[in-house]
Amino acid sequence: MSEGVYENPEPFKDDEPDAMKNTDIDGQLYNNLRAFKSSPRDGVVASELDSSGKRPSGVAAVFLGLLCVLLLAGIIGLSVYYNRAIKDSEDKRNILSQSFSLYKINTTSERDQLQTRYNNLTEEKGHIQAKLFVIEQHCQEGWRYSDSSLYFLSTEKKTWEESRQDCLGRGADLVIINSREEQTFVFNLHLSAWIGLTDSVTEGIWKWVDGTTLTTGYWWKGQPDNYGQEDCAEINFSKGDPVTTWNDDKCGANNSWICEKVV
Ligand SMILES: [Ca+2]
Ligand SMILES: [Ca+2]
Ligand SMILES: [Ca+2]
Repeated sequence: MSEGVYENPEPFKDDEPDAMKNTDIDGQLYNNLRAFKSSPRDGVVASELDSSGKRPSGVAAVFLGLLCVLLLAGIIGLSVYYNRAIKDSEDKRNILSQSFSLYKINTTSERDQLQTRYNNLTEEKGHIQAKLFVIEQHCQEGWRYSDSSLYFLSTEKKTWEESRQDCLGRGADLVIINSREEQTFVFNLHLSAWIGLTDSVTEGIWKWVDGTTLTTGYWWKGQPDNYGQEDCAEINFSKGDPVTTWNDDKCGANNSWICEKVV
């Protein structure tokens, strides 16, 4: 036995009450346990415990508060971001929808225009084919064609009125000279013949067979002279200048004639 054991002369003397001793031991055990067994659920480690061994609830509350603020800010940020993304997506979808609608409208409009153009061209083609058929048929019967008109040259001689009746019977009328070009064309037919011009209704007032009044005449020099009551006009190719070839003659005289049919 060591001497130290006996240094306390009263090793078994215990003046303190048992209850107090138990309390001190429990407190020491609790302190030791908290120092070496910290838990994540506690939120603090043992070293953060104050000297009294109590939990620093104030610091944890601040930490949790900051964490909540950060989480709230994150949630708000994500909410703003997704709202903006959804709005952008809706805007793009609306733009695409509008673009597609415009595309459909344009496509429909272009299709209708093409259809209308096709119908017009088809109709025009039909008219041209009919016109070509009429021209070909008349040319086979001896008619001449120029600038949308067919011309029939008689091989007989008749009065002005008989000549006109012949033209009407052919679905035409005595020629009406509407332009300098037509005057030249008729002149080059090399035929002295009645044309569809007369002043039989009112002397000196020359009118075409369609009722229109003469505005530009291609009279030979000194004509019309109404010599012995001449009320019907003829073209005479023997005159030198193609645009000065008309003469007034007696309507009862026999003459060749030229019919015109506008195609
Ligand atoms: Ca004419
Ligand atoms: Ca006359
Ligand atoms: Ca005359």
